[in-house]
Amino acid sequence: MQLSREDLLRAYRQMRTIREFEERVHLEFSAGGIPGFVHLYAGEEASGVGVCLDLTDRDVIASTHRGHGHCIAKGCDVKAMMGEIFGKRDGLCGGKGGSMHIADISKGMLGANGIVGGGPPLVCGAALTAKTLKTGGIAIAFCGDGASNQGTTAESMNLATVWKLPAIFVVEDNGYAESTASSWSVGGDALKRAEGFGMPGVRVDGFDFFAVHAAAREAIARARAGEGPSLLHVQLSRYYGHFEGDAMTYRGTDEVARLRAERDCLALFRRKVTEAGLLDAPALDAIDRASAALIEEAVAEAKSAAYPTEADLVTDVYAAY
Ligand SMILES: Cc1ncc(C[n+]2csc(CCOP(=O)(O)OP(=O)(O)O)c2C)c(N)n1
Ligand SMILES: [Mg+2]
Repeated sequence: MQLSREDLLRAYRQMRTIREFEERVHLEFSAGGIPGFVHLYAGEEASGVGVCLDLTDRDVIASTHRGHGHCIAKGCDVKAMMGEIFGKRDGLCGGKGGSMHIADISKGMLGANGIVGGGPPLVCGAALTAKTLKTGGIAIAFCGDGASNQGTTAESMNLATVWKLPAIFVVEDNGYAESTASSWSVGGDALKRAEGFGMPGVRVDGFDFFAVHAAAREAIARARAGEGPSLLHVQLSRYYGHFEGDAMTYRGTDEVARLRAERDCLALFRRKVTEAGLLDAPALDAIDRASAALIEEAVAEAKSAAYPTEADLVTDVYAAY
């Protein structure tokens, strides 16, 4: 199905914003300004944005430790996100979550997650809630190739089928779990696991926004129609190390340079939309400039913002209903 001009612009803006965000966090982390652990999503933008483009705030996603891209794709406030990553009081979670626990429930972003394979069970709960309360919402779990081998993921896929949940499992297979290549750690064909759990599964080129979006649209329609869960196995790659500081000695010396030159999802998007006459270069360039300016402002504001106070230590301890 054809996307509107607004949708195409939004998709490109989100992908470019994620890229700018991550490239800048990479620099700021090496400069020592960011506390905690950081895992970057650069290179994988087409997946998060392609999957989330058609969602609304009543739909929820559960992310991974590599969660900044999912947050932006789900509509979280970019400046508040930067503040959170810098650990500041004005941050999205009051500076208490940081990169790996960043969340915004009001946007349906259940959070990044330090537990590999932690998202799929959360999504079963969220999808069961949506189904029981008939909200019309759906729930999507992002997980990596490493997480796809976790028992929690297998149990959740089983439960989602048994309960016929409006859920989608998106395996972002970037070829590595930390430094272990998926060819060493994934038994059999991960896509065929979908069939074993009684749900449709589709393999998707994760460098191609349009391929991801088309596959997601079908799975979303299925979930909304009450037909149960689906699996998307998205093949993509990350541009940075597993975490910031990873020397990446396990990757070929030119692996990332070649990916950037030959498979970049933003470059591919630009080529496709300009060749098809859907968007022109000046409109895309304007988005590039606006995204760069937004991230510049976000960093400046995050740096000058205040840290949480001692009194903030004892707030947000209990949930209120
Ligand atoms: C339950 C659990 N086991 C192990 C870890 C340590 N760990 C953090 S990230 C990671 C690799 C995850 O790989 P993958 O799921 O492919 O995601 P990617 O980092 O490639 O996005 C591991 C083993 C953890 N955080 N939680
Ligand atoms: Mg991986």
